Amino acid sequence: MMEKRLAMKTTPWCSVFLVLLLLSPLEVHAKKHRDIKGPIKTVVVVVMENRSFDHMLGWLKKLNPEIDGLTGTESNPTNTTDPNARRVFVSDNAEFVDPDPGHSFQAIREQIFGQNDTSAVPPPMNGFVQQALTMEYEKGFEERVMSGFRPEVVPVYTALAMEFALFDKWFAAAPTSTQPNRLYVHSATSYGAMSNVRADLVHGFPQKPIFSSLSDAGLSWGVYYQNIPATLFFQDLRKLKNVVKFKDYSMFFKLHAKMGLLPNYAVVEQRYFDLNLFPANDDHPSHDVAEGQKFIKEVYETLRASPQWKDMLLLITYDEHGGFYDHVPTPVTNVPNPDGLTGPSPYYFAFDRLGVRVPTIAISPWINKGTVVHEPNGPTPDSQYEHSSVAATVKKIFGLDNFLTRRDKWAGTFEEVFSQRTEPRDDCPTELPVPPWSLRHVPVNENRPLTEFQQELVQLASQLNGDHVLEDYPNLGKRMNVKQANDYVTDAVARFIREGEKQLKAGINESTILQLKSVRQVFEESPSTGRSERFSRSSLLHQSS
Ligand SMILES: *[C@@H]1O[C@H](CO)[C@@H](O)[C@H](O)[C@H]1NC(C)=O
Ligand SMILES: *[C@@H]1O[C@H](CO)[C@@H](O)[C@H](O)[C@H]1NC(C)=O
Ligand SMILES: *[C@@H]1O[C@H](CO)[C@@H](O)[C@H](O)[C@H]1NC(C)=O
Ligand SMILES: *[C@H]1O[C@H](CO)[C@@H](O)[C@H](O)[C@H]1NC(C)=O
Repeated sequence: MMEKRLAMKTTPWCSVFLVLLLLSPLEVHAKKHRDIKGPIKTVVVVVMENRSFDHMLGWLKKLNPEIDGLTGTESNPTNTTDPNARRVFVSDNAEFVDPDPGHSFQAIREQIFGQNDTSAVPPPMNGFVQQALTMEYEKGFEERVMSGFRPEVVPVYTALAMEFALFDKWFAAAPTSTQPNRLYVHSATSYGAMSNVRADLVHGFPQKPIFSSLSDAGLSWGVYYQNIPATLFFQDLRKLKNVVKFKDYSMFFKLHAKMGLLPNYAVVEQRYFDLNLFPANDDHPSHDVAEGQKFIKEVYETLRASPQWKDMLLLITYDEHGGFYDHVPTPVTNVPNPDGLTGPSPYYFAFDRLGVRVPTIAISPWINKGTVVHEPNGPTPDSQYEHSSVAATVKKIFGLDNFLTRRDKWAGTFEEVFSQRTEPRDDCPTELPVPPWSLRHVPVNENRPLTEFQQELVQLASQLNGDHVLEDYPNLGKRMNVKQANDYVTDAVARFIREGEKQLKAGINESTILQLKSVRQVFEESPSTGRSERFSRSSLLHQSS
């Protein structure tokens, strides 16, 4: 009797569940598509690393004079206070740049203003050469920061810029390094961070990211990552329900695109570590820009072939200018501080001016061929396109309820770019040109020490796997080479995501922020000694899966 009642009760629920399970992705998508008014239902965002607009795309002006690019007359003096100083002119011979130009807050201040005094409006953009000379790298480094790529050396961008919309007034959100700018892309603030080093942020950055606004509105999102997703810097994304939205790029990106299962907002992250078999493709110096070109080509062609292409916007931007010259003055007037937070001593930066101009391309079949986007029309007279424009535009096209900060409320939006047509184009290329096989003159060196951003990624990994409790945190990355760091972060992310899936299945509150216990700490606490750390580590990893 009892058994029968139970069986009767459970059968309908089981079948409802089964039906939901089978239908859910498509059903959910169909519903959302009806709710979204404009033509764009899927936004894919790629953030590349450390190159200015003029360095990557300035010479495109030769192909389209409407683009605010380089003419060849632009130059910077070797000494901004000496009128007779030698001048270094822009060139078109950029290929492989190593080492990395200066991009700390002080370095960028000198590049933009030529000096420490930041009162000039507009800033003269004349200190790039002088700053490069202070870095005391090899001879001629000052010429490298003034160099740009010929359009044929970056054929993938050249094709995309000529075919879709190129922004020639899009700026980094803050005149500082990678991580703060990456945070701005998805949350319109860096929560006061001015540099890549915030070792104290063990639990991640607490501000609300756009991902959370999308979830509130019942929209879907996901992150396709390669070695480690930098988006895990956000605390909110470490919640169990969000951890499962991180997908391995090689396994899932093409599959989801092909099956029409890409979420409404998808972030595609690149490889940040340069390995022999898997070279980095984020364009960060010294990484090979040819690899970045191959990556963008693959992403575009994958999306172009997707059944979702006709509803799609792909946005490619760069976190910051990486120390390379750009001639367009950085906006310095009436830029709002996002959230009242200022940077740490000694500068106490108020986040009241933008960074240097960076390349940004918007790609969609709803965009007319050969569009060049200059300044935005509002929402205020001083509004600009900057990284917060991503969140601002996403809010607009998906009808989200709230702004994230004062910055995305101020930033220009670009929905007009895909509101000019009554139907999508059917002439978008299915294939892009093949980039040069390689632009580098030296082999990959897996034994290199880590860049600042890579060290930060190791810190992030150690927050995920619990190693932040160890004494050598936050200096773990200082002793690792690129190969070791890649292994370390890959391992940490795999364990983190596996554990997240497990806890969610076990019914733990989905809003719990996932925190793992360090394997090394577990081993130190355990009395069973005599085994090598390596062995205990992998066996524990095995146990936890
Ligand atoms: C730059 O020029 C100024 C004025 O001529 C001079 O005082 C200063 O020493 C120069 N700086 C360098 C680094 O040569
Ligand atoms: C600019 O400030 C830096 C410290 O941030 C200092 O080392 C440098 O001497 C200053 N330069 C000038 C020209 O005052
Ligand atoms: C899960 O955790 C959140 C945040 O701590 C809390 O608000 C919520 O009530 C919890 N849900 C359940 C079902 O316990
Ligand atoms: C990208 O490059 C460096 C090196 O990782 C990183 O520290 C920085 O934050 C980013 N920006 C620049 C200009 O390098």
